[in-house]
Amino acid sequence: MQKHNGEKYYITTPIYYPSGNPHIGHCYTTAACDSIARYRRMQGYDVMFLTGTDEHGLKIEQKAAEKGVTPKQYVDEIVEVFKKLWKYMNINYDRYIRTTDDYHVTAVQKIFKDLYDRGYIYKGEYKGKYCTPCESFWTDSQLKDGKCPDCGRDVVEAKEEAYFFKMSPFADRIEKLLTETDYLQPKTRALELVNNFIKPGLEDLCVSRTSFKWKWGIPVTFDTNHVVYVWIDALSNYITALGYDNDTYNDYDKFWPADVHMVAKDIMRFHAIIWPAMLMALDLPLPKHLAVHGWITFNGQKMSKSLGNIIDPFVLGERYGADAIRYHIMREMALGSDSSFSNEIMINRINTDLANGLGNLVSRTVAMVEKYFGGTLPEIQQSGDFDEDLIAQATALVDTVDGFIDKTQLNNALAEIFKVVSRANKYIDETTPWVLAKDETNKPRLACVLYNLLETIRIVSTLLSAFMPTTMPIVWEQIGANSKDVTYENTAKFGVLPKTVTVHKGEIIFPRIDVDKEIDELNKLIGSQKKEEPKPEVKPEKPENVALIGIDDFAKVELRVAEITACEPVKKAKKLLKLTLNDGFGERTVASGIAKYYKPEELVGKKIILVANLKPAVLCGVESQGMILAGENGDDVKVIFVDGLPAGSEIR
Ligand code: ME8
Repeated sequence: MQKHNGEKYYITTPIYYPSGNPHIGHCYTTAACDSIARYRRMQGYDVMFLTGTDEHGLKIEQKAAEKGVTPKQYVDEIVEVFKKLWKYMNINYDRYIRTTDDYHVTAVQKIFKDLYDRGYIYKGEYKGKYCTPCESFWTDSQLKDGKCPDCGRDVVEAKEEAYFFKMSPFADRIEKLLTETDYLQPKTRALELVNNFIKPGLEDLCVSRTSFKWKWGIPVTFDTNHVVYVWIDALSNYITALGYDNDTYNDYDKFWPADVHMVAKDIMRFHAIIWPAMLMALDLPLPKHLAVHGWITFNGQKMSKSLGNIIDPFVLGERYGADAIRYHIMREMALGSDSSFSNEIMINRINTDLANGLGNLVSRTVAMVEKYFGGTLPEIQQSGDFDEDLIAQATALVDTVDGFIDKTQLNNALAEIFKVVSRANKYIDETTPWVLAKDETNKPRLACVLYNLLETIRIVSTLLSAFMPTTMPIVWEQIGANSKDVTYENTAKFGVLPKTVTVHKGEIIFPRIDVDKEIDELNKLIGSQKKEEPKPEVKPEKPENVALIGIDDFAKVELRVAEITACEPVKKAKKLLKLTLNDGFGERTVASGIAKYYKPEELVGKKIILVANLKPAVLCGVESQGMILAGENGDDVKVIFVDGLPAGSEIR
């Protein structure tokens, strides 16, 4: 047990893109940071818990244009959904930063200028391979088989004036930070970063975009044709939110450096390399820890806004309560690995741990105090067999949990707490209160057994209140504990509740769920959720200067009906799906950039139109023997499906 009165503790989530509504993935990081922040507050720390939204950039600009609103109007609306969700999930953040806040904008401009004045940012020319549809520059080493690594399409040589951030002066220090300190958690990821990015030579980072292409960003004050690259803008939030380079807040000296930045693996590189380099260039202290967790996946793919496979936390929360959702995602995710989301695992976990484990322990104990003692225990109690072991396990728990919180291993912290819950349920079986109750002379022993159970519940519920902050106060009410009883210090003590405690029977804290019925309903709900998001229609533009072709030219294209017999994502390219087709004469494989629009299981069994005589090409390691036809409108793509014709039929 470590008490830390008044020591500072600063923890941050990533600032999320409000390019779509938040999902369970965002909930994980935010609930995890909230739980750590709550635990630290219990330990006596003076905590700053920061979250927020990363509101600039091309993606947001495009989304807003699709909706016909300004980028600011667009983000304002989604930020409200984020805030509503955090309220609903009982997230107790201390500060919420929006990168469109004036103080942040001016502070980023000062940071950019400072890096320029120090000679770490210079003006140069960006030359590289450019993917026009993705609006992204790539280096030769980033290309996959010479094509855009994101969409698999051709890239063109392009150049533009840009500002660059010199990374190489910091390579040695960053390598040491990653390999010789415990900055990165889990450290096993350090090698991957060092081998992929540092050993080949840290390349200078392009840190501006010309404002011709992209206006929704923070202008470079001394060269207004440029806006600051979103990641320089976004990473700076961790210090601007404390008041660095601005007068809105005055907490920088107190809270910086951060104790923990928590992020998922997709943005580890930015936090493990670029952010330390920026701080080194500014001569500022480095954060103490970067905790990197894996992804919540669904059907083997990352749950993400662009893949459209998101689980709506409001829907789940409505059904099971925010605390059950918080518990499930934190219990499932082991730091460093992915966690596959499944309705079945979630419901079983809620049933086993929360309804049968904790819920049952609380309701049985309270019910027995009511039944055998009218709700108030007597003063005279007698200890006996099994007490010592229960008391020892319950009072040792806080030290174990402290250790896991220090390592940001929340799943392990929860597992340890639930071991004590199981121990207490076993204690009921061992002491058999219903047998004791049969004989009046056993009443002192019976009272002691029930008191020990109430005390164990007090300890576990105090520790759990950091993770499930809505439900634990209800437990306290039921076991007759007041706020002075449920302190962190008291979790190491036994005998805190008065011997003559009075309990209050109340609602069932975690009702048991009917697994089969619920899974059916959830599947229906998740299906209908997806349908509820129609893509906005964009008026097609009439093409100009299109060359006419003769019928002979058209006849060169062999179009045939083919049936999709199998379909799977391509590991190396998130936009591609690998389709196996029966073209009427045999089997062939086609890679198609439609992963964003279709799930593999939606396509199997469908018939499509195949360009059958296209020269084969290798796309991200898949030999594509043809192309399938699809229509495009704005951000929407629809494959052309064919009914009533067998595979192999010619299309003319
Ligand atoms: O990357 N599983 O924003 P973002 C687990 N704006 N966590 C997930 C997840 C999943 N499937 N999906 C998202 C950005 N997350 C930048 C960050 S920070 C200076 C700028 C969580 O909206 C996880 O924390 O794409 C991940 O790092 C973050 O959301 C990415 O959120």
